Amino acid sequence: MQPTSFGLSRRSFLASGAALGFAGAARAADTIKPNAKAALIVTDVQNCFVDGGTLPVKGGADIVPIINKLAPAFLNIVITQDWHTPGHVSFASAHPGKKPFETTQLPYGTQVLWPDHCIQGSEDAAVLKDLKLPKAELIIRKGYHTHTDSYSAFMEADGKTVTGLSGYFKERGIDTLFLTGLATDFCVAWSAVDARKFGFTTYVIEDATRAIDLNGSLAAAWKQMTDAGVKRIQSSTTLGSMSAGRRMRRASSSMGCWWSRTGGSPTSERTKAWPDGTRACRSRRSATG
Ligand code: VGL
Ligand code: ZN
Repeated sequence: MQPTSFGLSRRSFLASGAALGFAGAARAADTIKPNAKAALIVTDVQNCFVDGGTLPVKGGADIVPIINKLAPAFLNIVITQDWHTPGHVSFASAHPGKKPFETTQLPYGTQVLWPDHCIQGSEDAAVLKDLKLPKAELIIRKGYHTHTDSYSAFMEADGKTVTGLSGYFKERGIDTLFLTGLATDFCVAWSAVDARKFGFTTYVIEDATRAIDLNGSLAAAWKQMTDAGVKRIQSSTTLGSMSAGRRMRRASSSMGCWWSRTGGSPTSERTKAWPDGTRACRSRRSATG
């Protein structure tokens, strides 16, 4: 097995410069606030990928409380599920003489062979019941073609067959994606790199992911992601590491009052909050000095 056998290099990537800017997210000091054009993707947080499952990722269940805490900050949430047929081509058991974590050559390239996992309709393939994502709008399943794997939520491993997820986001005006889930170096990484390829501003929330790390795959995946313009952030960046009070004081010291920007009067507008809801000014005096 080679470290890069998961094959992120099979496609060319957009220049990283295109990832600059914060469309879909309002930037304030050291936080990024997701807006209506942003979506949270919760990747493969399934029983198969946690302790007791068929392909457990170390510490996989630890990300559940982090994702549960992130979710309320998002207007749009999409869940993905690895969803294989019995006898799927990515299973070592489908290749006589092969063992899990070895590789084989398939028409589309090198395939890592896995234990049988995430079989359609099984309890093993179910999303973790502790995830609290009542707002999730879409569950997208992948890896359901017997002869083709799909780590990516956007495109199968043949590099040709799309899942439709890019179209879903584009039709809904979503341009910025925040990825979480399992595993950092496989499904999260491939999805993140494809998200860039399809033109999305893409963040991976590192502490809301866990890795398989097979022969250096984690380091290789981060290199592929950063080269593709994926931004690596922590959940504190999205949730805000500052207290609400400190955030408000910082906003007050750096901006004029709502009415001073809009031409309204302090008396009639004194109870008015900022359009983003962060602040109301008590008097014109407090706004100017
Ligand atoms: C995954 C290996 C095999 C993943 C899925 O979700 O990262 N990894 N199938
Ligand atoms: Zn799989």
